[in-house]
Amino acid sequence: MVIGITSCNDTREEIAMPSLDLSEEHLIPKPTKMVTSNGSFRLDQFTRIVTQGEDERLAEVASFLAGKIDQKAGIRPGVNTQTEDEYDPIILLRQLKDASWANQEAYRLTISRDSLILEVPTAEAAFRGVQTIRQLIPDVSNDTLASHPIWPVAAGTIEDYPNFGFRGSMLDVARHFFSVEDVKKYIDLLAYYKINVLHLHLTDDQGWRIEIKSWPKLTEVGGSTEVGGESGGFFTQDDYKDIVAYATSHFMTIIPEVDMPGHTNAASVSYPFLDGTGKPLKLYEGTRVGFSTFDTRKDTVYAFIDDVVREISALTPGPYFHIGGDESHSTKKDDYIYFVNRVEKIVRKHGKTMVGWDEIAEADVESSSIAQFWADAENATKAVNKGMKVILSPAKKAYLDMQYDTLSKHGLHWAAYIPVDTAYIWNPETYVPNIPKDRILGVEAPLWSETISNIQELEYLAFPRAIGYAELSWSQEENRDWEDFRVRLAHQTPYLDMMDVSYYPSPRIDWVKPPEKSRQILKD
Ligand code: TNX
Repeated sequence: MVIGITSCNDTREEIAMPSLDLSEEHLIPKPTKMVTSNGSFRLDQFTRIVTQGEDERLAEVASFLAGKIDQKAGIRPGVNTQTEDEYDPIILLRQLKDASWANQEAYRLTISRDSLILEVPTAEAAFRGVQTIRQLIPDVSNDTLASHPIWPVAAGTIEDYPNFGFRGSMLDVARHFFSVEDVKKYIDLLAYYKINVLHLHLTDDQGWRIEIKSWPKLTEVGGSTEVGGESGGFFTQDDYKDIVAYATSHFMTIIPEVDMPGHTNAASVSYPFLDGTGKPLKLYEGTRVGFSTFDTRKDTVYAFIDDVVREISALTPGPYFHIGGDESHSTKKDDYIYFVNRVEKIVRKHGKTMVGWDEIAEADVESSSIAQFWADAENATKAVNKGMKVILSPAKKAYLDMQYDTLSKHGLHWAAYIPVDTAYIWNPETYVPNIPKDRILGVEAPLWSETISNIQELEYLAFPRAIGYAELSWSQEENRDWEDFRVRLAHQTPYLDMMDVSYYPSPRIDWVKPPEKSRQILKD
């Protein structure tokens, strides 16, 4: 119903906004607390975004939101623009440093008729809250409320903060190479669900994917192949910087991984002095593991590693460097321990915190290093006993490369079949017995790429499961419920379709068909 009409399209009308129930919205991850107030905020062509606070990245977050509103609704709110009419609906991003926030990503959203106020301690938190705002904007405008389209946003308040500060996924660009554009699209999709870490598995037996200027053959030779005989590829340092910058603009940390001392065939073929097997070396396009190792007793190998860690660390703003360390079946145990101890010092020298797969707990690692649990709970416990923190990536629950079921087009099943419900129904806090919560850094879902070679196949394995891992790592346990989640997941189709995501339409979900109209409005 229209209260005071002005006839033309570009002046503001008084509008009676519909009553909407905030608690019915299909938000993922589920927020900590929501209170509905049954009205709605008017998003329309008059809406503008205003920032308040000293963090200079707030305006960047506001522009990001303006761009995403444009993508979804076809209107682009001005950011910090002057306006004649102080009554225009306003989205306010406001930094409040002094409040007692649960953590640095916590946010509070207060939505009423004419204002949508996002209060935060940091720009990072604003970015997380902005994802919630994006999800609250309806897919289709309501064209009956006024003479111009309006997107009513359910009114109420949301108070939200993450259960884990580390919420990640890993992409294996070594077994099959993925382009900068592919990685950016993956970042887009993950960021929408508040994932804040992307671990890049940059090297393996089948390929070396990052340019190292002091050792050019790594990519010239080692980057030329991939699984299945396709042509490989690699990131130049500029490409990598581009990915890092894109991740940074999405408040996401990149963790580079150089897998050693096993999984190193591509490096050793490029520079044979690295090899510790003594066997004939040739490029490898198969999928076996455990056959390669560096020579762990040669100083020149460590000089090489120093260069690699130095060059990559200089391009990586995040605090972590991942040294792999998994499945070194061709490295003697003593040599393995000696190797990890020495490489840890190199990583520290270059200012990074070492991360490694759970096997590294067998070495004499420092308590500040981090173990990534994937297979062996005993190793995870060892790590915790050494004072280390642990990233949870249990293969049976969190491996995105496991098949959904026996009919899955891509993926492996050595650890398990992982249908969408199995991926969601487990508790990271209790999965490995006797790990106190404060020793758990967070959750990461790795996507290994032996069986996938393009973005569609990547998306098929990652989605929808990655959305569940996002909720598992953000939402508190009492807010997680499979039956509730599966309904919210079903409503992700308009977004996934808008983003042209080739997700696996699991029969366990009653997928909602996006309204026809949204297809016309939505832009790429
Ligand atoms: C195990 S998980 C591996 C990878 C494989 C993956 C396939 C881990 C640390 N190592 O080398 O790609 O299984 O699922």
